[in-house]
Amino acid sequence: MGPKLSKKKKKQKSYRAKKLKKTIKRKRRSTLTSKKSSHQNKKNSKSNEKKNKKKKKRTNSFTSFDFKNKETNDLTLESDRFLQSLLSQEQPRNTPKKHQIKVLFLGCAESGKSTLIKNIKCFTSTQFSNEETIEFRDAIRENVLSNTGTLLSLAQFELKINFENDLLELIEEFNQITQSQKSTNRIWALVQKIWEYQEIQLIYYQKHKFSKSKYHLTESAEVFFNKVRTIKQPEFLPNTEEILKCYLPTAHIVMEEIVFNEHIWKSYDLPGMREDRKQWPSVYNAVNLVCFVVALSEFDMSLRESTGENRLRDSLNEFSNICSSPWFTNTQIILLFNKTDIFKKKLQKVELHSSFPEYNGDNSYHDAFEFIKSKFLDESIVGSYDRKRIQIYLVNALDLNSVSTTFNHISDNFFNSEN
Ligand SMILES: Nc1nc2c(ncn2[C@@H]2O[C@H](COP(=O)(O)OP(=O)(O)OP(=O)(O)O)[C@@H](O)[C@H]2O)c(=O)[nH]1
Ligand SMILES: [Mg+2]
Repeated sequence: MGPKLSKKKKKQKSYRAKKLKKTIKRKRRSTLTSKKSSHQNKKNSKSNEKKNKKKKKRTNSFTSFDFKNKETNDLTLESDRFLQSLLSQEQPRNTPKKHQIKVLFLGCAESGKSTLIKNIKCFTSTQFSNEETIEFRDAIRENVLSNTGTLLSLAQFELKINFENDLLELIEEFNQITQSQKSTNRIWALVQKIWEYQEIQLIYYQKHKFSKSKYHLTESAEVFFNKVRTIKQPEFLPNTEEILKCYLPTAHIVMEEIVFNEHIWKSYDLPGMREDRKQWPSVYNAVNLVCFVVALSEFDMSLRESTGENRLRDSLNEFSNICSSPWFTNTQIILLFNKTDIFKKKLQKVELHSSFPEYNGDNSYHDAFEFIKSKFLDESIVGSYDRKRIQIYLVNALDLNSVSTTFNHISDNFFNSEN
């Protein structure tokens, strides 16, 4: 009898554990849906706010639930009780309103807005969902294929290189690959072989000479070219570093609630491509913090969406619009000068003077940065926002320390000034 009873108990235990796992999966799915659906209603900001308020209840409890779940890998019956108590908690009702802030991440395309948010999620222990990780994996693969195409176009149409026969054959085959063949082993073999040619790598290392052209590689292209063998594997899933380095353009407004220093940051990641910036005003209502992100390293680059137009000048123009917007008269504006790592390296090869003739400094990091900073602060005067109120930070969005130090400062300053 004894052994039979314990078997039954075991069965009951595993049944309850399975049920819990199912509940968690269901909750996660509904969190994602609520995240996505909130983005779709971008046109009507008021109704958007209302809907988000309703969803906040669910989303908040799941955020904290996921966080705890990280530490409870095994769904034992003890954790069953613990999880039940977590699920029954009505957190949002107890959360004082002052603990929630609305933060906008604004800036031109590829300035680093999404990367900063990804990194904030990392140091606040907010996990990437499976769906997100798969999206990033696909983006990495897409980055590699589009960078290969760009590199070849650059070689053929800008540099007009006549490749030798064997490389030429590979290039021709790559160029003829259709959309449906993009996930085949053959394409990855081609990419790998093409990248291994010294001529191709030489072009890559001179990419800064073509910043003004229409051929743009993504940052960290080299990292992924060197990992093609791993990336092409069906079971490949990117790690945090790879997730931070990939470029997945933001097409629609993405709102996420991140629990940071016991406060809830409703973070809005806004799309930076010119035609998508019309979406921005739909979330301008009741903003606490505007984080305007500038990629310092793009001082010599032209826009993807408009060759010949300088990215930094475009950014200055957009910053001026933000500073003159009546929506932000009483909002704290933060200027985040990002991509300091690339900026430092680029200054050793490219003169700031060649893109900004009014600059007469010595191309040192300090001089170049002070020049760019003053240009942005001058825009705030044009826009009538008090320049003394603008907080300035230098940051490298790929670096956990840099991002966590910066955002801890921003958070401390904000909440200290509130008290
Ligand atoms: N080396 C380096 N790369 C960075 C840094 N910040 C961002 N990147 C890379 O730049 C690329 C673009 O970054 P995103 O964060 O996606 O840019 P975004 O501003 O969200 O761009 P949109 O969504 O198009 O508006 C990604 O490949 C990032 O890995 C940085 O500080 N240093
Ligand atoms: Mg983005």
